[in-house]
Amino acid sequence: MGLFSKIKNMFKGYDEDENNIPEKEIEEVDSEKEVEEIEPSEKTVEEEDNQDISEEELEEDEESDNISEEDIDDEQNEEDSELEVVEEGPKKKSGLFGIGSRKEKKIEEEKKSVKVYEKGLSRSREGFVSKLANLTNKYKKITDEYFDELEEILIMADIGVNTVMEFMDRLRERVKKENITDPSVLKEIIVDELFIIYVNDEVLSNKIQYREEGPTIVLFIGVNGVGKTTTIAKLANKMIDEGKKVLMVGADTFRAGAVEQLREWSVKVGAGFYGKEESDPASVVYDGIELAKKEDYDVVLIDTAGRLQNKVNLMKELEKINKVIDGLVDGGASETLLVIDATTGQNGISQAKAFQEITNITGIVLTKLDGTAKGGIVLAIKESVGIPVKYIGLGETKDDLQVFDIEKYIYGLFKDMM
Ligand SMILES: Nc1nc2c(ncn2[C@@H]2O[C@H](COP(=O)(O)OP(=O)(O)O)[C@@H](O)[C@H]2O)c(=O)[nH]1
Ligand SMILES: [Mg+2]
Repeated sequence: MGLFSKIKNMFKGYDEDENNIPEKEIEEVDSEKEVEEIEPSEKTVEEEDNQDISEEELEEDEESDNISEEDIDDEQNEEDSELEVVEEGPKKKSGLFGIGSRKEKKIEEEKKSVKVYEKGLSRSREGFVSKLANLTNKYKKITDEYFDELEEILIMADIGVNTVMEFMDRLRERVKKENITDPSVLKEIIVDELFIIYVNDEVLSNKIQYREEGPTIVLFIGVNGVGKTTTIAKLANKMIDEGKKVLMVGADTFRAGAVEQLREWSVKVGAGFYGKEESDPASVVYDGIELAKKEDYDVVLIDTAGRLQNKVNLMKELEKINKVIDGLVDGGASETLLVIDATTGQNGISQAKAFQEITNITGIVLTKLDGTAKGGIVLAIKESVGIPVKYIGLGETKDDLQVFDIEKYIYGLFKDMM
């Protein structure tokens, strides 16, 4: 069975098949038929309102875990605005409630995560994937024109010219070898081949490598405005939810307001904070890690300034920061995550190459995938820099960060074709 069919089966029912929705949800969301836009596992919640929710309120909330009329109205009114997909988890400390089995909860979390992918990738889906689907409808036979058009669609999706060329060669070869004439058969092969570009014989590790003892240090790099600070907040939120004690360190001391922006996020997500404006980034990092050691933090997330214009200076600064970390924590930073804005397309790839020249990167966070039709950039990154995408940003709220999962990603992109 090809990957296309595998993924199709994997997420079968995540969308509309009611049989696969846990009983609890079927009972409570009985109006699902009438309000098809409302997805059972999603809720629109005002972030602020729920910050200081009491345990009692939480329990009540849990018991009546349904979508109220109000929520539905809200959601419809907010068609154009940001839809916040708020998982149940972040609001509540895990282990407080005995509802459902762990497995059930896990399934629900998975479903929510798939929804975030679906929602976040809708632009790409409507752009490049719907073009792919049209192509299949347009051509009854696989012709040279078909290939030309396919090639153009893939290039427009920012998959990267080289990747597309190799991909097209492989596809043509398969068509010839397997004697494929029907475009609808080929569409499955296209998905499979795109997946192969990403996997490429590698074991994909997208998990943060936590240290067994002492704080795990994660350094964030990337040019201004790509979403570093927001990503730190999102990741802190995720880790706190998993029970970790997280310290955010604001070492972007260059840009006015950057440290304060991080501090504000730390309050919102409930992380510790250390930062000092207008000081030497490396000394802020030093003090921050000392604090983390003293106060037993599990994770330190470090925000840096990304002035790529001055490569030599940036390289020196990162070297200095890394030296400080090496001196304080055995083995140094566990991760150096490069943040890239997906909407910048090939420019993002150039940034990745430039940063790769000046420091060691362990993973990429691809932000703003919700704001672009160029979802293909994930594949281009893999091909051109060979660094795994570990997280993707699919919105502006603290809940809009997902561990990168190629299967959910492909489903999010191609579900309309499946
Ligand atoms: N739509 C969308 N916006 C994002 C995402 N990540 C960050 N942003 C926005 O991008 C802008 C710059 O983010 P910021 O974290 O300040 O970037 P930094 O300069 O790299 O620290 C802010 O307005 C964020 O809300 C994302 O995944 N999706
Ligand atoms: Mg910032």
